[in-house]
Amino acid sequence: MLTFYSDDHHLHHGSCELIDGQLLPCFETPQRADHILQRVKDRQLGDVQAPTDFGRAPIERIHSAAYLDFFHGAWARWQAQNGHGDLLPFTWPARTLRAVIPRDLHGQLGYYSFDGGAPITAGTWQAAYSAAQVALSAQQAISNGAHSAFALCRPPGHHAAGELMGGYCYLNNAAIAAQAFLDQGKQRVAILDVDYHHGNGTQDIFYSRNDVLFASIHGDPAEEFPFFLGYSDECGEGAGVGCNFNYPLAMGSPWDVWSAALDQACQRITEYDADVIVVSLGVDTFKDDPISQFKLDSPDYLAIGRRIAALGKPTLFVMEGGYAVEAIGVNAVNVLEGFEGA
Ligand code: Q9C
Ligand code: ZN
Repeated sequence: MLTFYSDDHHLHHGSCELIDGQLLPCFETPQRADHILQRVKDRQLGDVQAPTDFGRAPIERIHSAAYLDFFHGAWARWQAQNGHGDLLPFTWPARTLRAVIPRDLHGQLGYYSFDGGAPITAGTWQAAYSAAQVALSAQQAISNGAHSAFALCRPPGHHAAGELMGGYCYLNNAAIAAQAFLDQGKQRVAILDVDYHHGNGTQDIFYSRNDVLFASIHGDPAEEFPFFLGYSDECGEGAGVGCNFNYPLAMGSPWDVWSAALDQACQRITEYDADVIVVSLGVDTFKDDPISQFKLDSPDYLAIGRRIAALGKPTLFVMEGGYAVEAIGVNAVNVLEGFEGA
């Protein structure tokens, strides 16, 4: 399997995130992608290629120009104000407030975000932009005939909506790739999100559409981030009714429970008869993940890959979360090796 990867992810290294009432060092670190790349090489999964630059247009199919302009320019504005440290939002247009766009930088940061988990640093735009190009390059490899490809994206993307960053995510790499498939003539794309957290951004982007099916297995949002989306009664709206499937699971869920949900999600994808599958590949379902509460073990990731392969469709794997840094390479590459029948 071809892997696409850019060193630009190193340009994004936030210092702190706001989590459970504390400012803690970011869990989402450059070492994550470094470990995955090392494992790809150790296991000789296949060639590793740098991305092609497809420009901003395919990103603008998912994110508004206003959002991208804000994100692109935020760090320079912060420097012009002699700001020090990362940019982190602290005020959001929650219920009973107005969703106006203020003039102030931090006001706009609140408008374009939903949590305090996605710091903007000097290199965040470039890292996120390159991650989107990594996803698009892997998408193109499949368009050109490859049966599968791995987009080793960092930062991740599935929490980012059209005009919202949050949950370590800025640009929705999986959604950008899915849209590119459609724009190049595919009729139906299925996105299978196996990250521990609900892919609220991806769900929101495609919620009223029937050309993308979204299925997600995740920690029950009644107890887990992102709290405000990802419940089982969210089935799509308008033309999209019947194209959104959430499988929220209890804290502490083990492999047999998780795998039964995977079977259900795969059954829905089979019924949908997708032309291509995009997997939002998070491995924060691992038993030793520092911020997550499922109990999957490393060999289980081989079984995930095998189950996805049984769908029999061209498959694009897009890296999302996973914070047990020492195991992240083994777990992520196990999915890919399971898919390939290793
Ligand atoms: N008490 C991804 O995996 N904070 N994002 C968690 C837990 C945010 C995770 C708080 C977690 C975001 C791509
Ligand atoms: Zn996650």
